[in-house]
Amino acid sequence: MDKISGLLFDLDGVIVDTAKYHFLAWKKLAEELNIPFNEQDNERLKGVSRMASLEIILEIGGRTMSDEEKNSCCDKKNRLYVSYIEKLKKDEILPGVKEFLVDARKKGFHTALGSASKNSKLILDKLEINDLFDAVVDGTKVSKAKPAPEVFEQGAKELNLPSEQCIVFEDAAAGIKAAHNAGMKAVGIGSEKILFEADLIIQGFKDITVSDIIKKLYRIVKK
Ligand code: B16
Ligand code: MG
Repeated sequence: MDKISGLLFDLDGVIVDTAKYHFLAWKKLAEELNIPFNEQDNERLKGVSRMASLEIILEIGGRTMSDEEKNSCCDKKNRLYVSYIEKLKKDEILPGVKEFLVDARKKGFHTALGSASKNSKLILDKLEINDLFDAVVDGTKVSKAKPAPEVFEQGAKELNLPSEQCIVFEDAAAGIKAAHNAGMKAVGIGSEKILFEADLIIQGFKDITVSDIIKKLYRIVKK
């Protein structure tokens, strides 16, 4: 086993549940477009970029749009989404995440964010956890969306670590694929049904330490 030194965290669904705010904003836009859109459809948008999310909604509605119209819809959705995020409370951080980050950093692990979101800085500000990351790589820095490995490769680069020394924490199937495409182990947060390609699945960060995770991962890898 390579010495694991870097921990790369997805944002939405791993650190905070912003999916509900994305849903509310997309739902409003879909209603304006007369496209049916429910929480199950919303699952398909997790980890996917803003434009790709709109394209999925258009596909559901069997609709097409010019690039100009698409950009204007994305802007509209984002304005609404940001209005929700502006009200985000720091206690909306998912259970155990802050303690996990603090403990891991105390133990000498380096931490980075690897998110598709272009709003990640605002979210980290609202949660008051900016200083718990050595690097922040998000949709403003990378152009290729997950499952492309770019966001995690860039994260490892900014931590000055080789891929093999990094672990990714992800809640979306596309993110697990992105981690593997970057040559990293992937820990899935959530359902085995969706994240079956992950090297390990956990339900969250409550009462679990990075050492527990590395031990479990290592055992699984050795099988
Ligand atoms: P924004 P992650 C992703 O974040 C979300 O899961 C996804 O639903 C969203 O469309 C995407 O960010 C882009 O977000 O519109 O804020 O740029 O899971 O990669 O942290
Ligand atoms: Mg996510």
